[in-house]
Amino acid sequence: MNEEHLLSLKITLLGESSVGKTSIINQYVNKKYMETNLTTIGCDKFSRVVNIQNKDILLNFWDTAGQERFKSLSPMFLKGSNIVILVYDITNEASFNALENFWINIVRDNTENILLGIAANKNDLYENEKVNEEKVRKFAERENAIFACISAKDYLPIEVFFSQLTNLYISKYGFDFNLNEYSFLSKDLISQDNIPLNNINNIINNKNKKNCCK
Ligand SMILES: Nc1nc2c(ncn2[C@@H]2O[C@H](COP(=O)(O)OP(=O)(O)O)[C@@H](O)[C@H]2O)c(=O)[nH]1
Ligand SMILES: [Mg+2]
Repeated sequence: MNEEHLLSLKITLLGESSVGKTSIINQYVNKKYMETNLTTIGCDKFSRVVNIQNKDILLNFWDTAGQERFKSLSPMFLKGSNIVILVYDITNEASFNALENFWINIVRDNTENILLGIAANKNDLYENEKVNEEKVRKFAERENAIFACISAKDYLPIEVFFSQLTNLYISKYGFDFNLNEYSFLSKDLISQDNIPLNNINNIINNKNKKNCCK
Protein backbone atom coordinates (compact mmCIF):
# COMPACT_ATOMS: atom_id res chain seq x y z
CA MET A 1 0.00 0.00 0.00
CA ASN A 2 1.28 3.40 -0.94
CA GLU A 3 1.01 5.74 2.02
CA GLU A 4 2.10 8.83 0.15
CA HIS A 5 -0.59 11.48 0.09
CA LEU A 6 -1.42 13.68 -2.83
CA LEU A 7 -0.69 17.36 -2.93
CA SER A 8 -3.75 19.23 -4.05
CA LEU A 9 -4.61 22.61 -5.50
CA LYS A 10 -7.94 24.36 -5.29
CA ILE A 11 -8.84 26.05 -8.56
CA THR A 12 -11.86 28.36 -8.51
CA LEU A 13 -13.64 29.74 -11.58
CA LEU A 14 -15.61 32.97 -11.33
CA GLY A 15 -17.45 35.28 -13.66
CA GLU A 16 -20.91 36.09 -14.92
CA SER A 17 -23.49 33.45 -15.63
CA SER A 18 -23.24 31.75 -19.08
CA VAL A 19 -19.65 32.76 -19.83
CA GLY A 20 -18.72 29.07 -19.92
CA LYS A 21 -17.22 28.25 -16.49
CA THR A 22 -18.89 24.86 -16.20
CA SER A 23 -18.08 24.02 -19.83
CA ILE A 24 -14.39 24.81 -19.33
CA ILE A 25 -14.13 22.47 -16.34
CA ASN A 26 -16.13 19.79 -18.09
CA GLN A 27 -13.83 19.94 -21.10
CA TYR A 28 -10.65 19.85 -19.03
CA VAL A 29 -11.69 17.11 -16.62
CA ASN A 30 -14.15 14.98 -18.57
CA LYS A 31 -13.21 15.87 -22.16
CA LYS A 32 -16.86 16.64 -22.81
CA TYR A 33 -18.53 19.64 -24.37
CA MET A 34 -22.25 20.25 -24.60
CA GLU A 35 -23.89 22.93 -26.72
CA THR A 36 -26.65 23.44 -24.25
CA ASN A 37 -25.76 23.07 -20.62
CA LEU A 38 -28.43 22.82 -18.06
CA THR A 39 -27.82 25.59 -15.57
CA THR A 40 -25.50 24.20 -12.95
CA ILE A 41 -27.48 22.63 -10.18
CA GLY A 42 -26.02 22.03 -6.74
CA CYS A 43 -22.38 22.32 -5.92
CA ASP A 44 -20.23 20.92 -8.68
CA LYS A 45 -16.72 19.92 -7.95
CA PHE A 46 -14.47 18.07 -10.32
CA SER A 47 -10.98 16.75 -9.98
CA ARG A 48 -8.11 15.67 -12.15
CA VAL A 49 -4.63 14.47 -11.31
CA VAL A 50 -1.66 15.95 -13.16
CA ASN A 51 2.01 15.19 -12.88
CA ILE A 52 4.32 18.17 -12.46
CA GLN A 53 8.04 17.65 -12.00
CA ASN A 54 7.41 14.01 -11.11
CA LYS A 55 4.87 14.78 -8.44
CA ASP A 56 1.22 13.89 -8.68
CA ILE A 57 -1.04 16.81 -7.89
CA LEU A 58 -4.77 16.63 -7.45
CA LEU A 59 -6.52 19.60 -9.03
CA ASN A 60 -9.87 20.33 -7.39
CA PHE A 61 -12.12 22.59 -9.41
CA TRP A 62 -14.73 24.74 -7.71
CA ASP A 63 -17.61 25.82 -9.87
CA THR A 64 -20.44 28.11 -8.83
CA ALA A 65 -23.87 26.54 -8.63
CA GLY A 66 -25.61 29.49 -10.25
CA GLN A 67 -25.06 31.82 -7.26
CA GLU A 68 -23.02 34.09 -9.52
CA ARG A 69 -26.34 35.27 -10.93
CA PHE A 70 -27.11 36.86 -7.59
CA LYS A 71 -23.54 37.95 -6.87
CA SER A 72 -23.92 36.25 -3.52
CA LEU A 73 -20.97 33.89 -3.19
CA SER A 74 -19.93 33.20 0.35
CA PRO A 75 -16.29 33.96 1.15
CA MET A 76 -16.07 30.24 2.00
CA PHE A 77 -16.24 29.51 -1.68
CA LEU A 78 -12.95 31.28 -2.39
CA LYS A 79 -11.20 30.42 0.85
CA GLY A 80 -8.07 28.34 0.33
CA SER A 81 -7.99 28.85 -3.44
CA ASN A 82 -4.56 28.46 -4.98
CA ILE A 83 -5.52 29.45 -8.51
CA VAL A 84 -8.47 31.69 -9.39
CA ILE A 85 -9.66 32.08 -12.96
CA LEU A 86 -11.87 35.00 -13.97
CA VAL A 87 -13.83 34.07 -17.06
CA TYR A 88 -15.61 36.31 -19.56
CA ASP A 89 -17.34 35.71 -22.89
CA ILE A 90 -15.69 37.59 -25.77
CA THR A 91 -19.09 38.19 -27.40
CA ASN A 92 -20.51 39.84 -24.28
CA GLU A 93 -18.94 43.12 -23.22
CA ALA A 94 -20.84 43.28 -19.93
CA SER A 95 -19.27 39.98 -18.90
CA PHE A 96 -15.82 41.59 -19.06
CA ASN A 97 -16.93 44.81 -17.36
CA ALA A 98 -18.21 42.72 -14.47
CA LEU A 99 -14.72 41.27 -13.96
CA GLU A 100 -13.20 44.76 -13.65
CA ASN A 101 -16.00 46.26 -11.60
CA PHE A 102 -17.02 43.39 -9.36
CA TRP A 103 -15.35 39.98 -9.50
CA ILE A 104 -11.77 41.17 -9.09
CA ASN A 105 -12.73 42.86 -5.79
CA ILE A 106 -14.36 39.68 -4.50
CA VAL A 107 -11.15 37.82 -5.33
CA ARG A 108 -8.81 40.38 -3.76
CA ASP A 109 -10.92 40.58 -0.60
CA ASN A 110 -11.07 36.83 -0.04
CA THR A 111 -7.81 35.29 -1.20
CA GLU A 112 -4.07 35.46 -0.61
CA ASN A 113 -1.07 34.02 -2.41
CA ILE A 114 -3.02 33.01 -5.46
CA LEU A 115 -2.13 32.82 -9.10
CA LEU A 116 -4.76 34.71 -11.08
CA GLY A 117 -5.86 33.72 -14.58
CA ILE A 118 -8.12 35.66 -16.94
CA ALA A 119 -9.83 33.55 -19.58
CA ALA A 120 -11.38 35.07 -22.69
CA ASN A 121 -13.79 32.25 -23.51
CA LYS A 122 -15.83 31.42 -26.64
CA ASN A 123 -12.91 32.26 -28.86
CA ASP A 124 -14.46 30.09 -31.58
CA LEU A 125 -16.91 33.00 -32.00
CA TYR A 126 -14.12 35.55 -32.57
CA GLU A 127 -16.00 37.08 -35.50
CA ASN A 128 -18.49 38.38 -32.96
CA GLU A 129 -15.91 39.63 -30.51
CA LYS A 130 -17.27 42.61 -28.55
CA VAL A 131 -14.50 43.12 -26.03
CA ASN A 132 -11.37 45.10 -26.82
CA GLU A 133 -8.53 42.67 -26.21
CA GLU A 134 -6.02 45.44 -25.53
CA LYS A 135 -8.18 46.63 -22.64
CA VAL A 136 -8.21 43.11 -21.22
CA ARG A 137 -4.44 42.76 -21.56
CA LYS A 138 -3.97 46.00 -19.63
CA PHE A 139 -6.31 44.77 -16.92
CA ALA A 140 -4.39 41.48 -16.75
CA GLU A 141 -1.09 43.34 -16.50
CA ARG A 142 -2.40 45.55 -13.69
CA GLU A 143 -3.64 42.53 -11.79
CA ASN A 144 -0.53 40.47 -12.51
CA ALA A 145 -2.72 37.83 -14.13
CA ILE A 146 -2.13 35.25 -16.85
CA PHE A 147 -4.34 36.07 -19.82
CA ALA A 148 -5.45 33.45 -22.36
CA CYS A 149 -7.95 33.23 -25.21
CA ILE A 150 -9.68 29.89 -24.99
CA SER A 151 -12.69 27.99 -26.21
CA ALA A 152 -14.42 25.41 -24.07
CA LYS A 153 -15.39 23.74 -27.35
CA ASP A 154 -11.81 22.77 -28.12
CA TYR A 155 -9.84 20.50 -25.85
CA LEU A 156 -6.36 21.71 -26.81
CA PRO A 157 -6.42 25.39 -25.73
CA ILE A 158 -8.04 24.36 -22.46
CA GLU A 159 -5.36 21.74 -21.83
CA VAL A 160 -2.58 24.22 -22.62
CA PHE A 161 -4.11 26.93 -20.43
CA PHE A 162 -4.38 24.73 -17.34
CA SER A 163 -0.97 23.25 -17.89
CA GLN A 164 0.47 26.78 -18.04
CA LEU A 165 -1.36 27.86 -14.88
CA THR A 166 -0.45 24.83 -12.78
CA ASN A 167 3.18 24.89 -13.86
CA LEU A 168 3.43 28.61 -13.16
CA TYR A 169 1.84 28.14 -9.77
CA ILE A 170 4.48 25.57 -8.85
CA SER A 171 7.28 27.80 -10.22
CA LYS A 172 5.99 30.67 -8.11
CA TYR A 173 5.18 28.92 -4.84
CA GLY A 174 7.08 25.62 -5.11
CA PHE A 175 5.61 22.47 -3.61
CA ASP A 176 5.42 24.10 -0.25
CA PHE A 177 1.77 25.08 -0.40
CA ASN A 178 -0.41 24.09 2.50
CA LEU A 179 -1.90 20.66 2.30
CA ASN A 180 -5.59 21.34 2.27
CA GLU A 181 -8.47 19.18 3.35
CA TYR A 182 -8.12 16.81 0.41
CA SER A 183 -4.61 15.73 1.19
CA PHE A 184 -6.03 12.73 3.04
CA LEU A 185 -6.66 11.11 -0.33
CA SER A 186 -4.25 8.27 -0.64
CA LYS A 187 -2.41 7.78 -3.88
CA ASP A 188 -3.58 4.21 -4.26
CA LEU A 189 -7.10 5.47 -4.90
CA ILE A 190 -5.80 6.74 -8.18
CA SER A 191 -4.34 4.77 -11.00
CA GLN A 192 -2.43 6.97 -13.37
CA ASP A 193 -3.73 5.41 -16.56
CA ASN A 194 -7.31 5.27 -15.60
CA ILE A 195 -8.16 7.75 -12.91
CA PRO A 196 -11.32 6.69 -11.08
CA LEU A 197 -12.61 10.23 -10.92
CA ASN A 198 -15.97 9.18 -9.63
CA ASN A 199 -14.39 7.59 -6.60
CA ILE A 200 -12.41 10.69 -5.84
CA ASN A 201 -15.33 12.99 -6.42
CA ASN A 202 -17.61 10.88 -4.22
CA ILE A 203 -15.14 11.01 -1.38
CA ILE A 204 -14.60 14.73 -1.76
CA ASN A 205 -18.27 15.51 -2.19
CA ASN A 206 -19.34 13.46 0.81
CA LYS A 207 -16.66 14.96 2.98
CA ASN A 208 -17.55 18.50 2.00
CA LYS A 209 -21.28 18.45 1.64
CA LYS A 210 -21.69 20.48 4.79
CA ASN A 211 -19.20 23.15 3.73
CA CYS A 212 -20.31 23.50 0.19
CA CYS A 213 -21.93 26.52 -1.40
CA LYS A 214 -23.77 28.00 1.55
N1 LIG B 1 -19.53 28.83 -28.82
C1 LIG B 1 -19.18 28.55 -27.55
N2 LIG B 1 -20.13 28.35 -26.63
C2 LIG B 1 -19.74 28.07 -25.36
C3 LIG B 1 -18.37 28.00 -24.99
N3 LIG B 1 -18.31 27.71 -23.67
C4 LIG B 1 -19.57 27.60 -23.23
N4 LIG B 1 -20.46 27.80 -24.25
C5 LIG B 1 -21.92 27.75 -24.18
O1 LIG B 1 -22.36 28.82 -23.33
C6 LIG B 1 -23.47 28.40 -22.54
C7 LIG B 1 -23.16 28.61 -21.05
O2 LIG B 1 -22.09 27.76 -20.66
P1 LIG B 1 -21.88 27.32 -19.14
O3 LIG B 1 -20.67 26.47 -19.10
O4 LIG B 1 -23.14 26.75 -18.57
O5 LIG B 1 -21.61 28.75 -18.46
P2 LIG B 1 -21.50 29.11 -16.89
O6 LIG B 1 -22.85 29.65 -16.50
O7 LIG B 1 -20.44 30.17 -16.82
O8 LIG B 1 -21.13 27.87 -16.15
C8 LIG B 1 -23.74 26.93 -22.91
O9 LIG B 1 -24.76 26.88 -23.86
C9 LIG B 1 -22.43 26.47 -23.52
O10 LIG B 1 -22.61 25.45 -24.45
C10 LIG B 1 -17.38 28.24 -26.00
O11 LIG B 1 -16.16 28.21 -25.79
N5 LIG B 1 -17.84 28.51 -27.27
MG1 LIG C 1 -22.10 26.96 -14.54
